[in-house]
Amino acid sequence: MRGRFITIEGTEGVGKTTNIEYIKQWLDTNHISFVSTREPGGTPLAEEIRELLLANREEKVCSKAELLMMFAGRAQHIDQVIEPQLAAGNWVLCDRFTDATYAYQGAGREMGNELIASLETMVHASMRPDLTLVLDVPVELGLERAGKRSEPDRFELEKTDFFNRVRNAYLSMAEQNPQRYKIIDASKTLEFVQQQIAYTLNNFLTTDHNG
Ligand code: T5A
Repeated sequence: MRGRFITIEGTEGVGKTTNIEYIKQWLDTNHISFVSTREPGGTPLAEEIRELLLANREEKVCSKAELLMMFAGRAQHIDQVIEPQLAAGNWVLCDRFTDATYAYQGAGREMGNELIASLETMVHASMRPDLTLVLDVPVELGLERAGKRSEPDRFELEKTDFFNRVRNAYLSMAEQNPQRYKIIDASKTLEFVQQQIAYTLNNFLTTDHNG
């Protein structure tokens, strides 16, 4: 049976990295074989593209170049990791995927959805995540958490308005497709956030097996 594709999304510092560790434990406990990966990145080539994308530089990176680099890395990642793993029956747990492009490039950079939708079709046709957890926190809280953890990358230097557009885009995608997207209130204690995640994953597993 084909594996399941689970993605974790949200604005900066929402706790994706922290909670992915928890989800990996949940998968182990449920004896589900999986790989954990991320975007941008996930293969040696795509990780090099990630470095190009995140580096602070004097030259302004134009939005179309940024968008195409996101999809170049993604094409490689799908070809080398995501598709082969799903086809082999393993679950794929991915820190960000194309929803991040709709949120950051489409809404944050105000590029709109049309161009992204055509690249999405070109790169992964009708393949979509089976479940997307949207970790949601107010933008200021996420940036505060991220700021305590490390120096800002090129995206983290954006203004609050940019991240509010990103957050609203995620909430809007979740509202339009509540079957796939589950919003997790990540502003709460880590313990409560993980309870919400466990509840969502247990529901997904039950429904998936019944379906
Ligand atoms: N991007 C990506 C695009 O523009 N388009 C795309 O298509 C894609 C795929 C890199 C950047 O690329 C952009 C978006 C990003 O700007 P990334 O590596 O996922 O993507 O970058 P970040 O979102 O910055 O991810 P981070 O790893 O930096 O943040 P996390 O993983 O969300 O947060 P995490 O777990 O490191 O937590 C941050 C801090 O908060 C604490 C943690 O201990 C940590 O110190 N924390 C909590 N504290 C209190 N209560 C809780 N509940 C907490 N949860 C976490």
